[in-house]
Amino acid sequence: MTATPGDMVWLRVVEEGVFRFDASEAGRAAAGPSLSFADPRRREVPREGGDAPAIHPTCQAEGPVQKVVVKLPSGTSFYGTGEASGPLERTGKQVFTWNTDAWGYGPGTPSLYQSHPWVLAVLPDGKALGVLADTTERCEIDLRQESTIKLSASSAYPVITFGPFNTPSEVISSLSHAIGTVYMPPKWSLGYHQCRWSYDSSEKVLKVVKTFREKGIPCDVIWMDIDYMEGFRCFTFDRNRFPHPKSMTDDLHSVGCKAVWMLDPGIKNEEGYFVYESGSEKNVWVQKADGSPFIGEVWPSDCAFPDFTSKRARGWWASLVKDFISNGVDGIWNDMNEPAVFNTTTKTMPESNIHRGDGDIGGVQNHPYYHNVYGMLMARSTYEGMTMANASKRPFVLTRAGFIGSQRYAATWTGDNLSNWEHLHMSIPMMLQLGLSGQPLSGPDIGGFAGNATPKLFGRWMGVGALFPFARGHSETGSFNHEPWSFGEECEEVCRLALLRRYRLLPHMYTLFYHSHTKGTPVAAPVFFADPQDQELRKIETSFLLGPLLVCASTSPNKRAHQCSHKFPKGIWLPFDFGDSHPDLPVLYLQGGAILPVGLPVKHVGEATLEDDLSLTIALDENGKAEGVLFEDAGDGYEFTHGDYLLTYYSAKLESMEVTIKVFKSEGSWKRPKRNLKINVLLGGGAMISALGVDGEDVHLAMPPESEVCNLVASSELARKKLFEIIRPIPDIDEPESQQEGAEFSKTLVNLKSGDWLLKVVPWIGGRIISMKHHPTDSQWLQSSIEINGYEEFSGTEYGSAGCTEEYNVLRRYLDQSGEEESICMEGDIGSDLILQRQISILKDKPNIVQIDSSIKASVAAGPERLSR
Ligand code: NBV
Repeated sequence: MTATPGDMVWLRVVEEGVFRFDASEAGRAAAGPSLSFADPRRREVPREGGDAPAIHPTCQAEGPVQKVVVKLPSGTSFYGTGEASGPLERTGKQVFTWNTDAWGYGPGTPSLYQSHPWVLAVLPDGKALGVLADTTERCEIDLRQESTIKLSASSAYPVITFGPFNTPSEVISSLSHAIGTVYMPPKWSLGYHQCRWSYDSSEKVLKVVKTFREKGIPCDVIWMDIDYMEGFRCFTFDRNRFPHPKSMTDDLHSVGCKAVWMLDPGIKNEEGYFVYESGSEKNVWVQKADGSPFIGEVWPSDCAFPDFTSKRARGWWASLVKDFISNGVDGIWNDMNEPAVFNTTTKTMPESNIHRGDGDIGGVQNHPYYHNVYGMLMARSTYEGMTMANASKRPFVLTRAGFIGSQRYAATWTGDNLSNWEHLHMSIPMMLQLGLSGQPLSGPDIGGFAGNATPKLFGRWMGVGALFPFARGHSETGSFNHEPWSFGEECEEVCRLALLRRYRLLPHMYTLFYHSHTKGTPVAAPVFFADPQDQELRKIETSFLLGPLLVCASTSPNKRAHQCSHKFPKGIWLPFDFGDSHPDLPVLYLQGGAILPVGLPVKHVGEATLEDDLSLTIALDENGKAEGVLFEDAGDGYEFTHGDYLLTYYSAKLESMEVTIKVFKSEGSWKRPKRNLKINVLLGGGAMISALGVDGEDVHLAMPPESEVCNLVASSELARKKLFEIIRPIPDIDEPESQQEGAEFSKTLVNLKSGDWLLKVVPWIGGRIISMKHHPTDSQWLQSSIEINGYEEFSGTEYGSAGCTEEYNVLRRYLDQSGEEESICMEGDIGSDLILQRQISILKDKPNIVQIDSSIKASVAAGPERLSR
């Protein structure tokens, strides 16, 4: 077809309603292969028949830059953009896809660890459309103009549109058909995970797990961060602290606990180290422009980086992973794979580096072409190594960096967040956005990674985090202990209840994952998914759906979930609990018309068997009907793909004052176990009536008369009120007590403003700048406009050096009269009798320069004073 200026040429691809647009025929030919699609050929092969596209993006090429604009009806709401912070509804947001080690990011940080050049647009009438800029390169997603999507990247790329379809859920399924659904996670990985940087010896690891068991707090997985290695060398174990990893993992397995271990991409550049030597022999390293291996600094100091863009390197890595698994390794954690490189201003490798990529993914290219997919390809190769080790087990990989499509190989988490209420709040929309971008298996570091949680913050975060698809507590070295029992009795009890709740809900969550894996449906979804037409639901971000289950939380320190007025989608929503209501936990509601399968409150997944009693919690709809589904299988392996599973569809119907519960359909060759079935029919206000039966057989339950229902509801509400009067909520201590001077300042972010710049400084960890925000114009790239005048905010290396985990006392804060120029001066004890003083200011006459003056002083009275800059 001939294109008028601005029009794009299009093709039907994948399935009904999915279109590929290119700037021109020449642009189509020039576009690189897809790395997001599960089967990249599907993006290239036209489909016959079907309707023409309803929405036409327009395109402008400015030199090599391709700018695409999608104009949508006024009142459209935006979501997606993958792992990005800030509010759930994305209008006003600008994201640059560029995987970045973003320690302590804030709501406005434009690039985090993953790249999803993808926008979900919910139209005013509730129909929805998805737009994918299918490029691996740095891409600007500009949603600052109402109802307008602007995409911009510096080479030819196709834009794939999905829909408009009737519901946002259909768009997510359609996207998943193209980019692949989430791999089926082993059931144990849906349990609770306990992590710490670092549990640094076998004894410590076993002690933590023992404490979980002794205290009756559920936990399935313990994590080993970088310190288990011998001098940060991947695939090694510290011989003193982890002398017998296999026997440690045997001990863990004997109490039903799995072990996940970290593997970073940076391989120590050291003769004699078997990984380095075999990598050099196989010629797997990313190269510099001159063809020699690129060496960058990470934890082990000088490192070479495997070039995961080539099959040869992926095969080499996978076989190392395969051997590593024999130590009893159950899962692998890929960190720092943006890739993060220390002591560089860009935090990554030079753009001139060369990747010798396979022809089918783009061939030989400079780093920017593959930067955003490096982490995904590493996770892929780790996943393949785990499969090579044992093809009858489902791999479990967690990756920090990712790209749209990573869900095929790995789960993810939202990186180095902070222990504060803002981050607790952001963790809900961030987890939801990842789900709306094809990655349903995600969660934050519960409790916050950096800084110290307070008991209340920790308990509240656990309350809601325990209901996220991936639930892991993790915290940074140097912070207080962050295990569920580290914050006093009340918080411990809240954590126990929260996690027992998760385990009761696991049959439901596992079923949601089965559907997500087979059909691409979301696991956790925003509330508006229950009624996309209701505009008032579109910005709700403290509640979310797990299928028909509505979780209503509070992320405010001053209000508990039951004190907030939650907005519900239309229809019936009945509150319920497991006798575990607590003022510091979220409130749960079940949608009228739903049946929720509920398991026992076990302490780890392996403790539950299919023969265990099953409960069904039922909320009838206006017509007295309900339906629900339960997926069961071995919980691991692939027999389910050969039919070895049981998928049960339950129905409930109220007729002549009797509710009859039946199995109305089942699928799979797995034999239904003989087990008791407990039925709980919700009446409202938390009240329910119950009956016992046998699974597979009809169960009948007499419905009490209207007047009795009213009494039951009223007395249940009263009982809950009384309970809340006697329960001890987590006490209101908002700041942790600290011995260190200046601690009262240490959690307060300081904003420095000048002209177009906004700097966020934390008066701790070296008085670190955690975000620099400029208001770039159009496609201007943020980093290129920072002048840091010789100063570098290193990511990570500071942790290794003395004096960088300490807190700082704010000495002075200046604001000149015009309010335009700000500076902050702070001072911290960095040990060895030294004091670091740092002054950060933005110069008034040169507003694009941030000046940082640091001096180190000896604090002993007669000692010499040294000055460094
Ligand atoms: O390996 C240490 C940490 C890890 O705990 C964290 O979860 C990662 O996001 N890692 C980053 C490297 C150091 C970051 C400062």
